[in-house]
Formats: sequence, structure tokens, C-alpha cells
Amino acid sequence: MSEFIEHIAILIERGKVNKTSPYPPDLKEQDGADELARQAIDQGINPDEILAGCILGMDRIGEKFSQNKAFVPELLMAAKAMTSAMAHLKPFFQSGQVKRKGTFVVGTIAGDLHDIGKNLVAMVAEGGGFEVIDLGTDVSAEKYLAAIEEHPGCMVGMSALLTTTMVNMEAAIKSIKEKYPETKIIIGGAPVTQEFADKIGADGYSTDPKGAVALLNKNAA
Ligand code: B1M
Repeated sequence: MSEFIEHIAILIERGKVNKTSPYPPDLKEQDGADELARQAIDQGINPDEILAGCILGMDRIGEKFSQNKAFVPELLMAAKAMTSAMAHLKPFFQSGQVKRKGTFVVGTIAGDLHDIGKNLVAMVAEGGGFEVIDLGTDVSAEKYLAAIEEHPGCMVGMSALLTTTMVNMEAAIKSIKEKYPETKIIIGGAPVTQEFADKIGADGYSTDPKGAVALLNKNAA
């Protein structure tokens, strides 16, 4: 990996969005992921290589988050930096020049309005090279089914933060598996456990965004 791409990875890991961003204080007035991604494209660096640098940065902060060495604000800033770099790569994705690993339809389950964890999973998945279709919160089985119909071959993610709503995952999984038995479904959220995931027929469970992306990678392979 070139020094330039490693620099982009570091800026994303550190959550440095652009030159005017005051965060992190030690990088004040320095170029951020936004400027570096633009410069990389202008220099003719392959967009795949730029994306790999972005993913590496998100991967590193995701790992720190999993180990409790980084926290939600840092993950959010890294995701923001990643988004600013991705904006420059979007035209290449849209033209099909850069291949996404797959499509990930994600939402917070019916009855549940908590979305911070789900948003983190969505951001890290996008950083991990997946196209993310975020259905938002309070997502019914019907809404998941409509999204699967619209995105054939997608994987599905469900998040729940309440003991009263996690049970709604079971019915949603049942509906999806009845109509689209091949669809891989992963679940997570504070009250969810591996035991619960096994019981309701989910294909995977993760405690954090990094683990969720590892499951996506496994199922996309
Ligand atoms: Co609510 N709330 N809340 N709340 N809230 C909890 C969850 C609660 C534990 C607080 C408490 O009582 N101690 C409690 C649930 C109790 C229970 O069911 N056992 C609770 C309650 C009761 C409620 C209401 C019922 C309160 C009321 O109105 N009486 C109500 C319900 C509304 C509804 O959803 N219908 C309610 C409302 C709210 C707010 C709207 C005020 C707000 C949500 C704002 C928002 O999300 N935009 C809120 C908040 C902020 C919380 C707490 C404080 C924080 C949740 C959070 O965002 N954590 C929470 C208490 C707490 O956790 N300390 C609480 C940070 C987030 C990064 O973590 O979402 O767990 P989390 O995501 C993690 C992992 O779980 C994992 O990755 C993330 C990063 O590590 N993960 C996945 C998540 N989804 C995943 C999916 C995956 C894989 C991993 O694969 C697909």
C-alpha cells in the first residue's frame, strides 16, 4: 500500500473529515480524508486502491471500538471522514468501475426507534465495501420483504434495543425465510444474544459493527 493511501487510512481512523474540521485538534488545518481522496483521484490512483485505504481506516477504528479502545464519537467521526472520501468515489461505484461486495439491507426492527447502533453498523458496512440500504427504524416484515424484492441477493440486518421488540425479529425472519429462504439474515443489538439468534433462525449474530461486517464478508464470499 502506497504512503498516500496509508495517509488516507490514518485520516479516516482519526476521524479527520476535511481541512476546516477542527477535529482531531492535533490535525487542525491539515488536509482531511475529503481532500486526500480528491487528490488521489486527480493523481490517477485506482479508485479500488483508494477504497481499500478507506476500508482499512474504518477497519482499524472498528477494531479499537470492539476492544473498548475507541468509543461512539470516534466511530462517528471516522464514519464522517469515510463518507467525505466516499463522495469522491461514488461516480466510480455508480459507473460500475468499482465493485461492491454485495448489498446489505438493514433496519431497526418493528416497534423500536433506537437507531444509533444500527447507524453504526450501516456506516461500518458501507466502509467495508457493501452497498447499504438503510430502512430506518420501526421496520416491519413487509418493508424488509419489499427491499429484498427490490435488491435480489441482498443480505439483511436487524437491530433491536428493547426486550419487547427483539421478539419481533422472529416473525420477520420467518416471513423472509418463507419467501426468500436463501436470504442471509444477521441480527444484533444490546439485548440480543447468540442463543436468541440461534433460537429464532438468524444466520448470524454480532455484538458490534466489526463483527457484523465479518459476517457479511463470510456470507458474501
Ligand atoms: Co431507550 N432504552 N428507550 N431510548 N435507550 C434503552 C435501550 C434502555 C436499556 C434504557 C434503560 O432502561 N436502561 C431501555 C431498554 C430496556 C429493555 O428493553 N431491556 C430503553 C427504553 C425502556 C426505552 C423506552 C421504552 C423508554 C420509554 O419511552 N419509556 C423508549 C422506547 C422507544 C422505542 O423504541 N419504541 C426509549 C427511547 C429512547 C430514545 C428515543 C430517547 C433514545 C434513542 C435515540 C436514538 O436511537 N436515536 C434512547 C436511548 C439513547 C437509549 C440508551 C440510553 C442508549 C442506546 C444507544 O444508542 N446506545 C439505552 C440505554 C443504554 O444502552 N445505556 C436505552 C449506543 C449504541 C451504539 O449501542 O444500540 O447497543 P447499541 O448498538 C451497539 C451493539 O448493540 C451493536 O453495535 C452497536 C455498537 O457496538 N448492534 C448491532 C446494534 N445493532 C446491531 C445490529 C447488528 C450487529 C450489531 O447486526 C445487524
